[in-house]
Amino acid sequence: MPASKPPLPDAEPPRKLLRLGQSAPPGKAVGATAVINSTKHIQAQAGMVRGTRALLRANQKGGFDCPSCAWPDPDDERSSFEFCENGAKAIATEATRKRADAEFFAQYSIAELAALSDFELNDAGRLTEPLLLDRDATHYRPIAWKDALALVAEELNGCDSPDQATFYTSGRTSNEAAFLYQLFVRQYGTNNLPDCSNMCHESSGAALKMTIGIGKGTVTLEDIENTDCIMVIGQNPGTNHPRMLTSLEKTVKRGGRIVSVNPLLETGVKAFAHPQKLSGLLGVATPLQSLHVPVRINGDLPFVKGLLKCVLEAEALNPGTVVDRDFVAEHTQGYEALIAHVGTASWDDITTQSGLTETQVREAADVFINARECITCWAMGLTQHHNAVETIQELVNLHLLTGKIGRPRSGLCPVRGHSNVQGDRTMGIWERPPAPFLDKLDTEFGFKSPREFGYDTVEAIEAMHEGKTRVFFGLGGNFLSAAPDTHFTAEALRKCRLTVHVSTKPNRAHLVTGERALILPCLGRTEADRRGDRPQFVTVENSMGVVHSSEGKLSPASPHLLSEVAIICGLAETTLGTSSTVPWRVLADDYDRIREHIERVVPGFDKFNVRIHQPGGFYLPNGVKERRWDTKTGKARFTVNELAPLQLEPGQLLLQTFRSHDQFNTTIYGNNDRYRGISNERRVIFMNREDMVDRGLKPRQPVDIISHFEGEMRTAELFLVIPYDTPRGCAAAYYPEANVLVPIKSTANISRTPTSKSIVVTVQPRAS
Ligand SMILES: Nc1nc2c(c(=O)[nH]1)N[C@H]1C(S)=C(S)[C@@H](COP(=O)(O)OP(=O)(O)OC[C@H]3O[C@@H](n4cnc5c(=O)[nH]c(N)nc54)[C@H](O)[C@@H]3O)O[C@H]1N2
Ligand SMILES: Nc1nc2c(c(=O)[nH]1)N[C@H]1C(S)=C(S)[C@@H](COP(=O)(O)OP(=O)(O)OC[C@H]3O[C@@H](n4cnc5c(=O)[nH]c(N)nc54)[C@H](O)[C@@H]3O)O[C@H]1N2
Ligand SMILES: [Mo]
Repeated sequence: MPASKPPLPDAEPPRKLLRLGQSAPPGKAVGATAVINSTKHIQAQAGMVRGTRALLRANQKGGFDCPSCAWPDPDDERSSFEFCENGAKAIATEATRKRADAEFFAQYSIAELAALSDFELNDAGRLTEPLLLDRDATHYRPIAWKDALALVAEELNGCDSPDQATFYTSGRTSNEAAFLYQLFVRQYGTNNLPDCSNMCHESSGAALKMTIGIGKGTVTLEDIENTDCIMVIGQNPGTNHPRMLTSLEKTVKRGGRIVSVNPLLETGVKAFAHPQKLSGLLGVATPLQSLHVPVRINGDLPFVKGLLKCVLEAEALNPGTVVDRDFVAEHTQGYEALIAHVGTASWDDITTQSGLTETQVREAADVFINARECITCWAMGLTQHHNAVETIQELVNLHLLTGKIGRPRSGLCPVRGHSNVQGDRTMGIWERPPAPFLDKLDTEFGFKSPREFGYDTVEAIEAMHEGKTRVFFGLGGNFLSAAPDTHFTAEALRKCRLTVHVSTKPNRAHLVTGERALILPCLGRTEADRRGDRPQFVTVENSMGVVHSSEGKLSPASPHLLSEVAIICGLAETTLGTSSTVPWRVLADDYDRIREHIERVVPGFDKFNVRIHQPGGFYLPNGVKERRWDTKTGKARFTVNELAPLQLEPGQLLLQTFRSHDQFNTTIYGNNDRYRGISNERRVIFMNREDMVDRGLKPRQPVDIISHFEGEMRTAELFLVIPYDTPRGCAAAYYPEANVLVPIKSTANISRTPTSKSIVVTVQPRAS
């Protein structure tokens, strides 16, 4: 090795403590504090004028889609403030006046940047021009767009096979960019299209597709706001989908009940003070949840099995009143097998494995059974476990058995994360594309797309690690820090010849790179996108299948930024040259032309360019809403899901990794987690008090967390212990700091989603 080679930068954020403050979690969410916080972030980042200008256009008809979560906007009346505290933070972080420009990258070496915290890296500001980290270089330096794209094209064309390249997508990418990206990748010759969904709602998509024939939710916002009962299971809406609280409040005010199933009593579902009402600002709050079910981590499958038992019992007592027999007969298959299986599940197993008493399960069952209509909402608390698909299938069983699906105000609602993660999949970002989609793509563009399935996220990391990958390309996201097993993923990325990231802000994936690395800076949602001498808009699909437009108005952070669409078209043209059948340059300058192609390839987009101008957009077709099931037999399927608890050794805990109130995934806005009473620290582990006593641990004691998987151990150093209300045997720490603990091989059955919510750990006091 040449002596001049710089040392490898650390893949983890620095293991340094701040100054932890702790208080009791508040009794209600939002209210004036949230408004003050939004204002603070806007003021500090974007300045009041630019920031307010941006905020007022968020989620308005004709405005831009808030880049934070995928919660839908009201179909009818919208207030002039269709954003929340965390939407404001997402907008502020994008509309910031700070710049990570060429001067910044000339000043700081990679090693110095790696010593910054995730908060500091993001706080450096918006990226302003393309940057190259050359072989053995210590600093990124500017590179012209043309040269940057030529470099990527040269590396791609230098691969022995197109499968030596991998193309990741994060869920902020617009429909137009996503459609062109998958088209380019398939014309180039591979289906290696892993995306953030693989780490997120893949388990939901898999479970729903297999049972009800569509991998998406089945309800609308109107259904949510008018139903009798909402079960929020494995989701923390107060932090991650705050606008959902407005809907939950409406449900409650109309007499609906909310059951929260969660190892933590999350503040967001306790009570809500509406920030746009005077009463809310004065602190008057509406209690939200009527029942909290403190399930153990990964205790949901036994819990739902308990509900099924109660449903069958109630049906036996009052035949024909609980099970929807007509629905079951007409629309489903597999009923007898399910009934036989539920009959064999013992209360003993259900209670020990869920950590709940029989009474607690029965209380929840009563709410479900007595509600005429019910919607179940869930997110990562269900999807990131080894048996996530089975757990979600069990929820489907519950809704099928009672006929609470495919009719107004009843159904299933996987609450999506990234604002366009659902749309990206609709546009064909999928390593396992269905043949009919590829057939249409081939007909539309006159080429033969590859049919062999590509890598999902975990497979992509494994392939890189085995040296099978020469080029890694990331359209958005922060692959290094979002992925499991940080050090393994870092080793994997380092084996590539070239790693490329299309990004808006600096992140740690820019520092842990292949032999050479590029950062290609792009426009964000809030910014005006002028191409072909006129303003362009893009489209997105929210969690409830509504496609609508998004058009930013702010002046771009730098004149050198390109839209994602323009970057993909430029790269495709440079890589594929005259061999491509696609008029890339025409598409780059007129997004209507892209939508014409989408209309002909993707079902549900008829008259796309007309309907997209309807205020609020349009709903994509969803057969389940009319009780049509796109399964092999045309019926919805009951499934038998065996209980399969993780076996813990004495002393071991189950650790979940979750989000604080001050982050969007790997983007850290601040070091507080107000709703859990934590300030100024992220390196904490929340533990049950008795579990602490058993281990002789004191509050705030520094510990290392060690994960155990198939004889392997991984260590996350320096966390402070926080006593917290959570069932025995359960613990929690923040993502991405705890990602080092998630074993690469620990994935969910079928969906292959990393098991970031059930990591087997022990806790070791640090020598002081
Ligand atoms: N402000 C903000 N908004 C976001 C994001 C963000 O980071 N910040 N991220 C976006 C993305 S990509 C996503 S996917 C969503 C994520 O939204 P969430 O899924 O709400 O995110 P997490 O913080 O991972 O929270 C998981 C919740 O599940 C609970 N939980 C953990 N394990 C279990 C379990 O075994 N059973 C049950 N019943 N509950 C469990 C946790 O206690 C926690 O309340 O949010 C999106 N919106
Ligand atoms: N341990 C653990 N790991 C997890 C999770 C967990 O709960 N626990 N959650 C998983 C989930 S649900 C998800 S979705 C993934 C998220 O994984 P990713 O989507 O890969 O990660 P993000 O942190 O959302 O990506 C942030 C970066 O995106 C870039 N960016 C922001 N806006 C734009 C834009 O408009 N265009 C482009 N091109 N780039 C932009 C910025 O440079 C920013 O640094 O992480 C997963 N990882
Ligand atoms: Mo996500």
